[in-house]
Amino acid sequence: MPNALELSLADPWGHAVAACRARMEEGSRPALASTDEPETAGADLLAIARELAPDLFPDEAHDALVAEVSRELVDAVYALGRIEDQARYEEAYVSLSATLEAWDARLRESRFLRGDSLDDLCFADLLLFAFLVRIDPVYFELYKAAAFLLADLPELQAFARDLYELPELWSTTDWDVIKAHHYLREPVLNPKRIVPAGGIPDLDTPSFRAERFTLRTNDDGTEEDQAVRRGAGEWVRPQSGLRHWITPDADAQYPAEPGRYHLYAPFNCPWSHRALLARGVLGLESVVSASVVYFRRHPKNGWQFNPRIPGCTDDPLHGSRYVVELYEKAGSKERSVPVLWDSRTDTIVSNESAEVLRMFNGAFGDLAGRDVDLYPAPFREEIDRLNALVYQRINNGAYKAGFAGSQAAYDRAFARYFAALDWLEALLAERRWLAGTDALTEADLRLFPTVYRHDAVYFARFKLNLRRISDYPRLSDWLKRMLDVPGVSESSNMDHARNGYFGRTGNEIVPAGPIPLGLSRSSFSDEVWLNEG
Ligand SMILES: N[C@@H](CCC(=O)N[C@@H](CS)C(=O)NCC(=O)O)C(=O)O
Repeated sequence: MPNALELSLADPWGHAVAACRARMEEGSRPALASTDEPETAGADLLAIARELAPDLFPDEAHDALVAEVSRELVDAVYALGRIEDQARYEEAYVSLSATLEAWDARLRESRFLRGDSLDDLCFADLLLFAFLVRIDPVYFELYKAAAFLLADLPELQAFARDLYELPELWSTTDWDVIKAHHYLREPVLNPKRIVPAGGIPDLDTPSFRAERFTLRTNDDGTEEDQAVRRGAGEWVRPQSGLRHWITPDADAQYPAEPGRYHLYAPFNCPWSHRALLARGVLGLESVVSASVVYFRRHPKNGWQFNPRIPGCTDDPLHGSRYVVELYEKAGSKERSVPVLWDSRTDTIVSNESAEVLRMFNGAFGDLAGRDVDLYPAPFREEIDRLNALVYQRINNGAYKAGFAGSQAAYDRAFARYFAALDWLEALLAERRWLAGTDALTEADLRLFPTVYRHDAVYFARFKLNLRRISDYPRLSDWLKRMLDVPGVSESSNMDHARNGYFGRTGNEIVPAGPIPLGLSRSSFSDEVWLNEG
C-alpha cells in the first residue's frame, strides 16, 4: 500500500483512483497530493487502484471491461481531440458517437456495469463516471465530441446521477480543476486560454435509478456507508435501535389498545414532529397520550421536561426530569426523541419515527378518530419512492447542510436540497398531494416538517438560503393546504421550533423575524428558561 499518492483529479484515471482512495476508512488512506500532470501511465494507476480498492476488481472479466471503457471511450475522446485531418476527424466522430449510444443502451439493462446492487459496483463504473462527467465541461467543446451532451444520453445521465450520490464520487469531482486543467493545457485547441463558465452537468436532479433496479426496502434511514460519508465531511444521523411494532393483533407483544401507549416528543425536532402529526391527523389523541418535551436540551442530560414553558408538559407516567431516564428504564444507552412508550410493560416500543408513523396508521383501525389512510395500498410504491427522496435530500438533507463538516459537504447538501425542491415544485404542477392521491398521505406528512421550517428556520440556521418556500408558488400552496388539514396545525409549533434550533447557535439569540416571535426567552427568568431548580 503506498503511503502517499500523487494524482491528477482533472484526469479521468486520476479521478477514478481518487474515488477508490475516498472509499477507504479515513485513518487508512494514503496521503493525497494533487498534481496537474495528466496521467499517461494508465497501467500504473490501475495497479494502484487495485491495491486501494481490491473489492472493486472482482475478476478477469472485469479487467477486460476496464480495458473496454478505456479504449472505446476515454482513449477515443482524447484521440479525437488530437486529430488534425478533417476526414479522419469525421470518421472518428461518427464512431465515438455510435459508441456512446451503444453504452447508453447497455446501461438501460442494469444499474451498474456488472449488476444492480451497490455490491456490484466496480472500478469500470468509476472510470465510466469520470469519462461521462467530462463530456459537458470539456469533451463537447474542446475535443469537438459534439454529438451529445450528457442530458442527451438518458441512461448514462441517470447512471452518472446515481453514482454522484456516492460520497467517494461527489467528493472527488472538482469542476474547476477539471475545466482549468484541460483548457489551460491545450495551446493549439484553446490559444486564448479562456475557460468556459458553463458546462457543469446537472447531476443533482433525482434519477430514481436505484429504485428502478433494486428491491425497495423503504429503509431510508439506513446509510450503508456511514464511515465513508463521515470521511467526506458529511453529517450522518445515528440509527435508532429500538424497533418494536404495535399491531392490531390482540395476541401480539404490543397490541393496539386505547390508553396503553404514550408518545414523548418535542415540537422542534422534525422526527418528533412527524410522529405528532400522524397522531393528530389520524385523530389518535385520545388513544395515544403524549408529552411535549422541552425544546431546549440540557447541556449534559439532553432532552428534558419543563412544564413551566407554555406548550410543554411533564412526564405523567414517571415524573421524569430527562428523557434519558426513560432510556435507562428500558436498558438502552440511546437518548433521542421521539420515544413511544408502553405503559403496560413499562418500556420503549420504538424510537424510530418513520415506523411510529406507519404503525399509527396501520395498527389502531377503528380506534382512530378520523377516517384517514396515510399509506393506501395502490400508492405504496410511489409513497416509498418519495419518502426515500425526501428523507435523503430534504428532511435529513437539511441537516447535512446545517451540520456539514466541510465546505464541500455543505455545498453538496445545499445543491441536492434545492434540486429536490425544484423537482417537487414541478411535480406539484400535476398533483395536489405528493403521491398523486386525492388526500394527503405519509409522503406529504413526511415532507411537511422540513418545508414548514424552511423559511423561518433552515433558510438562516442551516444556510439553505438559495430560495424561500415563498419563492415556490406550488410548494407554498401545498404548505397552505397542509396547514388546513385537521390535526396539522394543532401538532405544530413554530415558536418551539425556532427556539430549539437557534438556541443551539453560539449566542443563543433567536432571530425576531421573518415572522414575529411569540415565545421569547426575554419573557422568562433564567431559572425557568434554563430549567434549573
Ligand atoms: N431516526 C430517528 C432520529 C431521531 C433524531 O435524530 N432525533 C434527534 C433530535 S431532532 C435526537 O434526539 N438526537 C439526540 C440528542 O439530541 O441527544 C427518528 O426519526 O425517530
